[in-house]
Parts: sequence; C-alpha cells; structure tokens
Amino acid sequence: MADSNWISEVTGPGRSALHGVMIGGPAADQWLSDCFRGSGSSPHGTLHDEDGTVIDDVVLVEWPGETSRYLITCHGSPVLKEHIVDRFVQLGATPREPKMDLWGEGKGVGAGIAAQARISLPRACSREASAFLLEQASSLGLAGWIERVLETSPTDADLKHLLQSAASGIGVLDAPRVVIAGVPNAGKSTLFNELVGESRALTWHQPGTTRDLIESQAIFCGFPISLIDGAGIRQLGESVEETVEREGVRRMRLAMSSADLVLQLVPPSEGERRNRPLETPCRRSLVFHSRCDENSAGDVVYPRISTMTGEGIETLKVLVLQELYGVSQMPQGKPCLFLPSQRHWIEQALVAIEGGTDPRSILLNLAECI
Ligand SMILES: Nc1nc2c(ncn2[C@@H]2O[C@H](COP(=O)(O)OP(=O)(O)OP(=O)(O)O)[C@@H](O)[C@H]2O)c(=O)[nH]1
Ligand SMILES: [Mg+2]
Repeated sequence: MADSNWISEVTGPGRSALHGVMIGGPAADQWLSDCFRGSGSSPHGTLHDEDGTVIDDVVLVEWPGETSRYLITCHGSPVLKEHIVDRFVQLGATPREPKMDLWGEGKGVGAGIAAQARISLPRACSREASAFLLEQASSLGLAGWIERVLETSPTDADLKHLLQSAASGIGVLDAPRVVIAGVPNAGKSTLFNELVGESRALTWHQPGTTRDLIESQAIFCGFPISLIDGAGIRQLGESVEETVEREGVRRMRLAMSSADLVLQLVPPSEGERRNRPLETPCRRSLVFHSRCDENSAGDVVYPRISTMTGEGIETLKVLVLQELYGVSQMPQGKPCLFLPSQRHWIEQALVAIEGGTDPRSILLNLAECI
C-alpha cells in the first residue's frame, strides 16, 4: 500500500528551537541509507538532498513499534522542516497526521484521550492550563473516566454531568473573543493594556484616540481570552475629517456583533447615561462603571472598575469567566471535556441513551478526536 510508507510532522507550525518529523514503514530504512549520514552509533548526523547537499544537522532516533519508525529532530526553522518533508515525499513517503500513539502509552479510548491531552499541551497558555491537560490525561481525568464508564454502561446523568463543564474545559484551549466597548475616553485602551499586561494600545486624554481594532491575548485565572480594543462609539457627521473615525466605529460595531462577549464601559462623564448601558448589537454583554475613581457619588448600578487604582479589575476577570463558562476556576480533580469534537461524541452518546440504545460504540469515537 502506497501510504504504508509515511512521514508526519510531530511539531506544530512556526519557528521554534527544534522541529520534529517522524517517518515510518517498510521503506524507512532504505530512505535513511539514501539520505542520512551519521558516524558510528551516534544519533547525530546530516540529512542530504537528492544532489548530496546537506539539508540540516539532525538527530535520528529509532522509535519502538511494530514497523520501522524514526523520529528526526531538526533545527526549528519551518523552511527546513518543509524541506525535509519534501525530501521524504520525493523518496516515496505519504504525508499523514501524527499518530496519537506517539504521545500515549497503551491502546484503547483512555490512551487516545491521554494522547489528545498531551498533544494539546503546546496550546496551553498558562500553568493552570498545562496542569489541567495533564490531569485529563491521567486516571483522575477524562482518560480514566472513559475507561471506567466503558466497563459498565454510562448513564445519561454521567454524560450530562460531563457536558455541563464542557464549555470551561474547551475554553482552556480555545480563547473566546471579548471586545471592550464604550464611548470615546471611557478608558477602554487603558483597561485593554492592563488586562493584556503590556502597553499595546495608545491612550490619550482626548476622545477618539483609537481607530483600528487591536487584538491581543490576555489570561484570566489561567484561561486564554482574546481581547479586542477599538474606537469609541459615538455619533459622527459626514465630514471628511471624521472619515477615519467613522470607519473605526463601523469596524468596532462589526467586532461587537461577532464577539463572544462585549464589555461595555460607562465612565462618569456619561452623566444621564450613568445607569443605562449602550445600545449595541451584541450577543452577550457585561456593563462596568469605568474610571470609578473619578466618581465619588456612587450612584451606579454596574460593578465599578478603575484601571488607575486597580479597583474591580480582578472582579471583572471573575465576572467575565462566570458569564462565559458559569465558573471562574479551571476544572480540577474531575473528568472534563477539552475538545469540541469530544463534546460532539458525548452529545451523540446522550442521544443514543435517550433513544434506548447502548452508547458505548459511539463513545469509542472519543479515541479518535482531534
Ligand atoms: N482617573 C482615571 N483615568 C483613567 C482611567 N482609565 C483611563 N483613564 C484616562 O482616561 C483617558 C482616556 O483613556 P483611554 O484608555 O485612551 O480611553 P479610550 O476609551 O480608549 O478612548 P478612545 O480610544 O478615544 O475611544 C486617558 O487620559 C487615561 O489615562 C481610570 O480608571 N481612572
Ligand atoms: Mg482607545
């Protein structure tokens, strides 16, 4: 079979210290004698192109398994990795997705889930997220849970329980888009900078400073959040001078309409608006009274925040997570779904139970999720 000789990239895209590819199949030993030159038993050597030129210095490790498999570690340039893949394709390899069993031990659904958790580790944005994934790979987490439920027969309560925490588990890897909105000068960019931990956006005392949408990653209690800042919303005329700001407002409204959550900042200067949020086209929103250190009257119904004094900033993070996931802490000490495809199969298994069918054959699909 043509694809019984294969190559797969085991590291993700982009630059890195090192990259890795794996080759395997009956032809692998022949390929290596054609293109790898080492010395003695050392795993270090050079990989050569068709005309004999060196592609890279590599480390070659034979991987245990039923057929010949080798891990080739090269320098971390995506161009070099691509060159190496091309070289083996030229020798007859078929590119394929990395096999999960490289990251897991043993076979079965539990091992598949453990492999999915480990393969997801490079996407973890915080220590909490890494610990969460490693726990899901263990007997305490989803990997252990699936082995246990397959031995008996899962109930609908088991599956519903798992689905309840799915949003927070999936949120460990997939950052929701959260837009900071409000009138010009509400303090949006100052808050954005505070939350992403760097002076990413310009701030200024004049209204109308930000025009472009600016996106950066923040981390709230270990969860990734894709935060977006943009133009303040206000009515503008048709004049040529206002063209750029008008476009900024249009882009901001678009971003708000597609966001997972909009944080609306209402500053003290909003006067009569003080207890009334902005009318915006968005799915979900939370309103905060920003720059609250400038308002001593205290006549606001929204949670108070001040980037100047730090008041309310930690509470804001907790409120955002509760709004998105219903919890503000990463799931711990229990099985939890962490990929959308896992949620799909659990939902299908629930449908099966509700229709009076044994869900175990559906649950076996969990081993193959990516
Ligand atoms: N006292 C006080 N001043 C703040 C606070 N947050 C922001 N400011 C000031 O308010 C002014 C406007 O802040 P920005 O963050 O630029 O406001 P913005 O909402 O991004 O404004 P536009 O980009 O023009 O829409 C700046 O002078 C900030 O230093 C706050 O919490 N307290
Ligand atoms: Mg701004």
